[in-house]
Amino acid sequence: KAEDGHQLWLRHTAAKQVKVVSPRKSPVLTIAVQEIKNGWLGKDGAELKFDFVKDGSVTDDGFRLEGNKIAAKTDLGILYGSYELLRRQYLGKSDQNYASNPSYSRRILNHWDNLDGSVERGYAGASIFWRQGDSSLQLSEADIALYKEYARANASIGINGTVLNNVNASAKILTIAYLQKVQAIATVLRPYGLKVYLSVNFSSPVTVGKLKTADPLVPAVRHWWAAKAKEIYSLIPDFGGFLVKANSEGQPGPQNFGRTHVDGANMMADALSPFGGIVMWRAFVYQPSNEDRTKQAYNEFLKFDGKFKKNVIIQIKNGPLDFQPREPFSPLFGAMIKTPVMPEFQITQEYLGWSNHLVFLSTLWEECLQSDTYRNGKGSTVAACTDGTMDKRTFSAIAGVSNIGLERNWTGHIFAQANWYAFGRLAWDNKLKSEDIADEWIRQTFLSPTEKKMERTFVKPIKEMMMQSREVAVDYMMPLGLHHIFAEGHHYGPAPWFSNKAIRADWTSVYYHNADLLGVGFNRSSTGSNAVEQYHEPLRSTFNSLESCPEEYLLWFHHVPWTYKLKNGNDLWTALCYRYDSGLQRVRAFQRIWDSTKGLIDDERFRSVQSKLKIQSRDAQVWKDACLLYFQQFSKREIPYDLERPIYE
Ligand code: GCW
Repeated sequence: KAEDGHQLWLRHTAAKQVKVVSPRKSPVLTIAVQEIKNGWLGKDGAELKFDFVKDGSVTDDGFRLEGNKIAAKTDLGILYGSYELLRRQYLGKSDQNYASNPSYSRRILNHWDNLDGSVERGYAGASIFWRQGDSSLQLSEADIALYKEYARANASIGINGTVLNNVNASAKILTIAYLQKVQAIATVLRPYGLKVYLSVNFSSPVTVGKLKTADPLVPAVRHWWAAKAKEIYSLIPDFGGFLVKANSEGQPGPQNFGRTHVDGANMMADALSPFGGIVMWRAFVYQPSNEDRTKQAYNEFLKFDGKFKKNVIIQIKNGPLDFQPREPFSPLFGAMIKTPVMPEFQITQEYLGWSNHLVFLSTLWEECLQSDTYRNGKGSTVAACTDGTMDKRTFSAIAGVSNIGLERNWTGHIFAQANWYAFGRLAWDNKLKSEDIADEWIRQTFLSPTEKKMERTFVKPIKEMMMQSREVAVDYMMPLGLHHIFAEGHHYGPAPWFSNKAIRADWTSVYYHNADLLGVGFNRSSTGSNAVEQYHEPLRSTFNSLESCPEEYLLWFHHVPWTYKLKNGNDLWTALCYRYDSGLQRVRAFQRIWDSTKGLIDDERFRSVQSKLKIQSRDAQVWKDACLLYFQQFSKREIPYDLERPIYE
């Protein structure tokens, strides 16, 4: 059977008979019943009951599975419970008693989709939501079918919100023609529990509202936003709210009018609060300045802690720079105390080989979520600072920048589907282990229900490959804490040499690696930019000293001499050579692992992944050669003989 990857991880077929008893009817429950009937793998002829409970063991849209009963407080809880039950049946998990409540109340995809149909940092074809042309604002039958599949896939992993347009937002999204399309999309997504949100442009009152200013303290501007919110809610009563990128990378914001992020965010919060909407205000702000770019968001936002309205949440990228293959967690997570903060992860692989490289990002996100900020002493993980447990908050959220496009397999690379899947699963339960997520995904994506024969030949090696893949990418791109030495603009390949006096320093590579005859790395210790001061003790001291700084962050926090001895006895230059080479060799090993699975899965997906791995392997070679040859002019040392025979022998 031809296999184009379109079904994702949802492959229930040939179900057994089941009778579903539901105490009430609703569009959400109708879907739950349908899903159970289509995918039931339990006892033939069984009866399954939906049960609505009031006790405290179930919160929000959580659920409890008890034998042939799904208990929840809400219809959506029943739907999520249904997907979990089917998943457990598919995976052959024998214990059917299981309870789960969501870690975050809002689990949101951010689509960086432009209204002309292009997708910023999108590598899976054009936007599923927007396109050019006269008919673009009407939903076709095909659109509706696609949005249903999209909504279903999201619901199956617990995602309950989606921002339909790019954070670099066109003001046009707030015009009636576009809002009507948003309304039509919302209608399709609603029964699957997906709320829609929009990115808004701060200048909208001027651009589409014809006002003379967008100053958030001017009454006419405030009225404009209030009226706009009212208009939106009259079309979409359960509209989620706004996502805002303000005063960053050329986007307008309150600072254009001498106002602050608080003024801007609170104005929108006031407009949305009568209707229950929220504002997700992004902390991704930095200016060309003498201050280390990675320190700026913290400096800008910490002073406003406690000043935001109750329905504002600050959306923070996992690291203080920009979705690099590895960054330490953003110190803002452990700094804002009176303001809710939410993680923003990037599912689309802007800095991780686009849709060409096999990189399972779950381990990156898990690393961030489990990082200890020490905000209230040991155990104050990023997860605990954001999911509401530390502050006893029920308003919590998490966002992932989507990797979805019009390509038949949704994400370009079959294995990129695993990143969409993992984001949803971690957003639902931020304590899940990446290894278990990978295991679930592999079985649902490639195996038939309860299949046991491919354990040793497929599941185990492929899971190991996924689990290593992020570390491998770090090694062939930017080992030991190197960061942002990407080619400018497209961010695909290496360009450590990139330096251009005519543009902003913080948009060049040399700004980040600082290689010279002495060594390489960005000194963010107390003798440098002192970014370490933004972390709580004992982390501050750990990062600050070269001896105690974890090696994976070495060149992030320190300018390290080429001759500096690492823990394994190698000096920095030699270690760098081995890391780059190991990254490359391990991608080649991935190729061999994948080749060994030929015939175990369908040919289409086998070949598609095989050809992508070829590209990845070539790219890894380019990364290694480019970076080592470039840094060699500073280290003035040979590449170790067992890695590369010297050219001038
Ligand atoms: O990662 C960078 C990207 C920009 C993006 C920006 C942001 C949407 O290179 O393309 O713009 O971050 O997150 O705002």
